[in-house]
Amino acid sequence: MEEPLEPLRVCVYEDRAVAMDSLILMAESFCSLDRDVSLHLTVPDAPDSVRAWASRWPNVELSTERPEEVTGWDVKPWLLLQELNQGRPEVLWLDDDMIVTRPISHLIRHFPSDVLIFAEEWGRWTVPVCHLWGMRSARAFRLFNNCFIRVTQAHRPLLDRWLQMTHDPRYREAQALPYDQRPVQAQHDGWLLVALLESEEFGGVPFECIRAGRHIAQCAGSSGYRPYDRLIGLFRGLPPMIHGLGRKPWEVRQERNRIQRFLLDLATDVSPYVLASRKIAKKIDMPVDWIEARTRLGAVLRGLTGGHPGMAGLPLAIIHALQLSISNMMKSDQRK
Ligand SMILES: [Mn+2]
Repeated sequence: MEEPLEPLRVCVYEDRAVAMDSLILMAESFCSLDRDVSLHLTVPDAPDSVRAWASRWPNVELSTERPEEVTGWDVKPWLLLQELNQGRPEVLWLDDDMIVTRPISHLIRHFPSDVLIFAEEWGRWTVPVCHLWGMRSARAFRLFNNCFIRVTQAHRPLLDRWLQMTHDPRYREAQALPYDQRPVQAQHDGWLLVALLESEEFGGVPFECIRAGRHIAQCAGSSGYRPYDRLIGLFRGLPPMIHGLGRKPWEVRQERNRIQRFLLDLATDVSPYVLASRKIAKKIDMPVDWIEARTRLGAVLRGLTGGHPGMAGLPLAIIHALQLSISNMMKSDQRK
């Protein structure tokens, strides 16, 4: 008889009070679709809402201790290693600023069982960084998005080195600076992993990517989830994950300029991530203020498309994509 597969272990971390609603919405979307998973939430100082939600799911484990000597996004290698230390063959890290629309355990099974898997970025940037950490480069490595990382026991040395690099004084000093003043190789934890995978030491580690557009909507700006993918999605269905990267809908707006503020509010109203979150919140009757429409036009676009996460923002995505390609054409003309 075949042994039943172990449920996929997934770890998620959150320590910001403002992000607790998004954590619950992510976890709800994930668990309600996928019974073949074991979800480990690490939420230091978890509020009652998170505790109550977690207690309803037998396959959800909630840890409330603060991890040692790591904070914010640097917890990834630490948490992944904790799970592997318990003997699990594989573990998946997921960001909590996303909504899941299809079982992730099925998606993972399309990939070889032993490779590193992560998500494609919304843009294509290959920036050599490992020499900036004093390592020799073995291959070019394109920046990926850290919202989805599947590792196995074979990746322990890589995770150990990644964790070690998050303690490097050069990285720590950069993290203390405002985001736009950090050197690229230390801008965020993802660049450390890119540096390692580019280096001679880990340049032979095989990897696969889940595809932007097909497997994950990377909602950066209005056209990160491209018009083409949105239209294909009408037939294929929404991508299994909708990631609200970049500016968060729960952040306080600081724009003074009225037009700029209107455009950002409109983009938030029709953001695929916000609309997908809204569907989950409605389903479980959860009051969340940042899912409500802020502009009349946003409310109209939502109404016309039945709040479809891909369609409500299609007009904006087309305008944004055109703007981008015109400015790219102008830049390449200037270079000629
Ligand atoms: Mn994210």
